[in-house]
Amino acid sequence: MDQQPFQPIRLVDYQPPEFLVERLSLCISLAADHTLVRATSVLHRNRDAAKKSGPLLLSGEHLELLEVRLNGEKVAPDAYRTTPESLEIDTVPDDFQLEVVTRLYPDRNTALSGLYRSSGMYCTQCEAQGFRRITYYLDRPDVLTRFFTRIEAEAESFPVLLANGNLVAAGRLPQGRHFVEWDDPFPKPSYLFALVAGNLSQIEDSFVTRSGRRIVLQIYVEEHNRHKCDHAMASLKKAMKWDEEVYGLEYDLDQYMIVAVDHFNMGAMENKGLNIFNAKYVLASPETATDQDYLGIQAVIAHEYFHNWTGNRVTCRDWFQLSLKEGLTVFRDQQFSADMDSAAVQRINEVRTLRQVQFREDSSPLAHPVRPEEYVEINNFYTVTVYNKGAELIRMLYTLLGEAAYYRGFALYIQRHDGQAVTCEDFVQAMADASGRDLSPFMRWYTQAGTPQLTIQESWQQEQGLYGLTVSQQTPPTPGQPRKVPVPIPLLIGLLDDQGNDLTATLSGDHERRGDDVLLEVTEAEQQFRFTGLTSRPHLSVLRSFSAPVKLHSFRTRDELAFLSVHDHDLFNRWDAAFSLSELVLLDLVTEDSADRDERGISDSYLQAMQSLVRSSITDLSLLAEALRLPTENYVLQKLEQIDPDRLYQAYHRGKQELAAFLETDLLDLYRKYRSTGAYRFSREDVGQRSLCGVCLDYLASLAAHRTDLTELCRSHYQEAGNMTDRMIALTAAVQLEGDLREALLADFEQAWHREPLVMDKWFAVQASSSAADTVGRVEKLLHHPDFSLNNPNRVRALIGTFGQNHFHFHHHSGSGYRLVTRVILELDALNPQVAARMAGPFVSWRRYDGQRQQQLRASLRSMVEKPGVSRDLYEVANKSLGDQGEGAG
Ligand code: B3K
Ligand code: ZN
Repeated sequence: MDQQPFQPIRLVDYQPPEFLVERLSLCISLAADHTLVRATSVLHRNRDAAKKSGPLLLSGEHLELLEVRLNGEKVAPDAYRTTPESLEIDTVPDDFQLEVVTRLYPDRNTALSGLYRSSGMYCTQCEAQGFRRITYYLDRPDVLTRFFTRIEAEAESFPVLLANGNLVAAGRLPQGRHFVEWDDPFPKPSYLFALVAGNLSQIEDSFVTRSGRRIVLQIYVEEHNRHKCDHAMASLKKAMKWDEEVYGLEYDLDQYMIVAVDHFNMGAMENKGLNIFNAKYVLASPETATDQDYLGIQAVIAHEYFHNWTGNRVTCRDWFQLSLKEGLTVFRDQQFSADMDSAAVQRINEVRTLRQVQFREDSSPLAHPVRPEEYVEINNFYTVTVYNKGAELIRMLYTLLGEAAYYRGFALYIQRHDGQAVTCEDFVQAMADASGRDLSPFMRWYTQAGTPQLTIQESWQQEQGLYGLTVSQQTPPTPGQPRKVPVPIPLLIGLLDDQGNDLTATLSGDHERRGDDVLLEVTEAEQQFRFTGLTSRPHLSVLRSFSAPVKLHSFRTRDELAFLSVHDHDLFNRWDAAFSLSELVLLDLVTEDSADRDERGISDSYLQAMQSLVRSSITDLSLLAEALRLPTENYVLQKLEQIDPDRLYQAYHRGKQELAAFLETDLLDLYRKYRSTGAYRFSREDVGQRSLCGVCLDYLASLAAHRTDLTELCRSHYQEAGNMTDRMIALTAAVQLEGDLREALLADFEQAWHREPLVMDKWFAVQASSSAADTVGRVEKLLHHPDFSLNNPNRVRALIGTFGQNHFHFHHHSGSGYRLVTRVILELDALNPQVAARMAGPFVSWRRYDGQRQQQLRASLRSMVEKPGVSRDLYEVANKSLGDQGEGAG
């Protein structure tokens, strides 16, 4: 029972490669039922490697090896060995040419890693370790080489043949075939290789760089989607300009290509010069995409573009350093989005994700440092911790060093390491050298898992006008790290007087400033800060802009939060005060004794605070919408020692209804004021209006069960909708209601959009997220819908991924939710392990539930671990979850 079928890879075991590749020439010939790959490389023994002799070991999976030649001579079969994961050649000289011919079957590749087919076209996904499914190779990020790629295919079905770099030759071949040759002048690791072959249409545009070079920009899609690429193209051009202006970075190749594919394991991939994208992050039209889709496209297009420098030109030494490129690139795309749209709303959404998803991961059996120390399957580490907490680390450096030193450090990093594969230390060292600061304590953020908790105590001495803060930090244990050390925390604060005036500028003391805020550097387990020159006790606004990824131990009274929600000059903190207040109120409702549950409702002061928000003069309507939106059930539950899903659900919805009833007139007024049925524009103002109307309708719909006027409001919102944003707002509201309206709208929607896969994903997802009583049964039925397929990750995420986040129904006391998802995961694991492992996320925190649920969740996890032929992906997630490390409430 306790055997470990998969051995972990450890950071401490890292060794430089024994061989380096001078160049690689690939000839990839696509045939009807298979593909032939001839890989010719020039290799040299690495003088810096520990071992100076020995065999050549190449990685390879799911390959048929047809031929191996060394310096032109066939290698005898007894001079090499293959395993399911490798090719080992016994004797090789120090410098040689190697030729490897392999056969593969892309049509059978359901894992979507390596070369596979999606809706007729061929495409690749090589990060992290997909290249080894194309040929035997030194498939590791610290082996960089120049790639030359020749593609051959049948001309009529595959007129478009793409690879990285510049197009250098093309021509016809016998029997209706043709070829294209691509040369990528920039050395790169194999994970950045890409190939696309298909019958694709394109839109083309250009961008002139600041040094005057004209770059051709192309987006390739299926012909019927050609009209949905304009937003992606506009986003790309904005990103290119922004990176020049803000980071001084210019694009390097002459051509930049993006291809949209229907079947994709994640969002997109930054392959050099040839990004491959999940169609979800390319295609948009007002009829088919929501405002959130538009924003997502803008962010992901920018993210992949920014990787050209942070990831491609400077890459990772090994996969443990993943956050070197991902954390940094996420931070850059967050800066970009903040500059494009409402900066406060952007920050709010980042913090929502951190708190709701990353903090939860950090307190679960899957907690790991931003730079993990070991993994069984690297694909399991493309996590919110590596990405989003990783981005917070870069943001903290930005805050600590200040803008000027940060950009100097960044420039130094690029200048030092262009063309290299480096580590997180290298990045932090460049920041240290450029700022003259010792940043070695900062490395703890990379190595220590878990979310630090800050406790803050205030003191006030009226006579001296002395205000003091005692700040202490403590990080709870995580699996494998029982003891924690303090980390350096940049704490941005502000002080307000009773009228809400910001006193920060007039404070005496030698506190460092960052814009309008004071910067406190918390480095010890406990530390004191003093402020003088005050005439009355100030109001503290702390952790402004969420300056560090920490939990704030609640020390503020509700009155204080209500005050800040109206007066704080930091817009993020204003939102945060309202959000924290809502959280406290919801927690009260969940934890109060059932005996007096009916008597006690929501406090008047909270209702008043929310009402003054609704009536406030906030002109950024997106921000107002965010301030009104309640924390989700999935957020609130983090504060509960033991989670009772039924009680949480009831309390949550009761609180929401009570608030909605109190605010009804105000919400209706706002709704009527901003409801617009004019032509769709993706502008800040219009997005804000739609978002605000959406929040209002969501509250109002919670009262609609016995109110025909409100049901009619949902119906008319749907019927008058001139774009997908409004249509989804109405459908989401209607789906919470059981009855005719829901059925009518769902049927109408399906009928109208069944030919649009990305829109149908929304149809599946909205049903899986419903709070209505019959949700499990509906999801079960949808599994048998003709449009449901386990082979399409977007569809699986829409139905199963969304259902897993539907807290109440997934945790239904009957266990029916668990059984449904387990069944799907076990079946999916044989097809697509990466996605199967992701779907297991909702089982991970089983210890937080009651005995019966624990038993059921554990049985599910066991069935995954014990499944014959389980993938390393699913095994690692399920096995770690079962592991003996505890999970505490935060
Ligand atoms: N680098 C890719 C992610 C690859 C995931 C492999 N399982 C997308 C991105 O972060 O830009
Ligand atoms: Zn990325």
